[in-house]
Amino acid sequence: MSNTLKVGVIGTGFIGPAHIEASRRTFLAEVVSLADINEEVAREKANQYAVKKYYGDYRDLLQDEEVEVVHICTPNYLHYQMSKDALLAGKHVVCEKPLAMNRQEAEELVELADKKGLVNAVHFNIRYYPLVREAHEMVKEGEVGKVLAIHGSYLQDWLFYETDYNWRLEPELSGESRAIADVGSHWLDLVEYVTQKKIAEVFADFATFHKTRKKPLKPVETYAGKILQPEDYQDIPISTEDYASVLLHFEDGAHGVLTVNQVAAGRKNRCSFEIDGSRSAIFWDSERPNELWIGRRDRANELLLKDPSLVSEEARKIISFPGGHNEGFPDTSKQLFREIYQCILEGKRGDFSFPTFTDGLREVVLCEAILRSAKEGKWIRVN
Ligand code: SOE
Repeated sequence: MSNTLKVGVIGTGFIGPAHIEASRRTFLAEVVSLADINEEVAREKANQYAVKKYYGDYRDLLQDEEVEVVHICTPNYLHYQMSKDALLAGKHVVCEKPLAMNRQEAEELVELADKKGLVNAVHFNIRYYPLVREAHEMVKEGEVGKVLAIHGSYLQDWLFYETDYNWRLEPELSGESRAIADVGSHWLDLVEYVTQKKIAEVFADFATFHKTRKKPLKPVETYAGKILQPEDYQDIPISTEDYASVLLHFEDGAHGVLTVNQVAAGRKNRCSFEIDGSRSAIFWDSERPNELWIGRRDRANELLLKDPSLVSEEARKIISFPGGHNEGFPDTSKQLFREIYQCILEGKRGDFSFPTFTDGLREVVLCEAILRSAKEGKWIRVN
């Protein structure tokens, strides 16, 4: 196999171009084609992002023999079918979260990927902030002690106004859960990854603050709504949650609580967690990703700054620049894709720790348990 992989990207909204850029920055891949449901858009975007081939039908991209890895960056309801078709076409797959709209579909994808022996990954990129990996290592090495409690939130304000609109508000396209499936899933993945503990049961409280929203008469890309004028809207009833708080019980008895809110003024995209252990505590916030707070009872607290010379070997693997040269959101995808591509290029299976379809299935299962708890108003076991 050659030293660089040939990549095809399906979907050109907010996250598709982020995949294209990050893929190129791995120096391990060439983005050779893209697809969008609208051929004219595909042509424009291919031109804008200097991608040599474009398709108006993703199935044509899957027929493209040059393509070895497919990135699926479309609205949620398409993830299952596209992942399935890509695997059946013999391509390695990197899919956006959520992997599927329900557990059954996600299970089928895990099985199919396994049967085909193809590399499969879900874009849980937040794991790839270097200090998140450092937090994982600190827990693993016992520096935090026994994990007692985990708390945090994922807050955004891009859906703050009733005039903020996006396909994610429509359950047919996005799924029955919104805030939990969209951003809560990142936090849950992160916390299980960092603590190396599984959530055993959940108790959820949901709220929809905007019961109706004003839908613009033309489609709007994620985050692009802010530049639209509040005119020419249509009233749409909203059934998915703007907000959720979830109590968590972990398998070994640790306790946790998560709040997600997509209507939190001033919080642009803030994912944070704090882990209280029997030896120390750690706190991390995605809006200040190059700082890790370490809390102590008997001596001064510490603030660890991202610097390859100050972190563990494992965290160093996903740092590209020296201390003081901040790495951020686009770098997380780059580091994730680098590990995925290395896994493909080196023909290794199982030696890498990136989030796979099994992790994608895990988030779908957690999300379903949380939805059920919100509906039934009681603790639900995750199994
Ligand atoms: C939209 O809420 C969104 O783009 C998520 O889908 C992403 O996963 C997260 O990175 C930021 O917000």
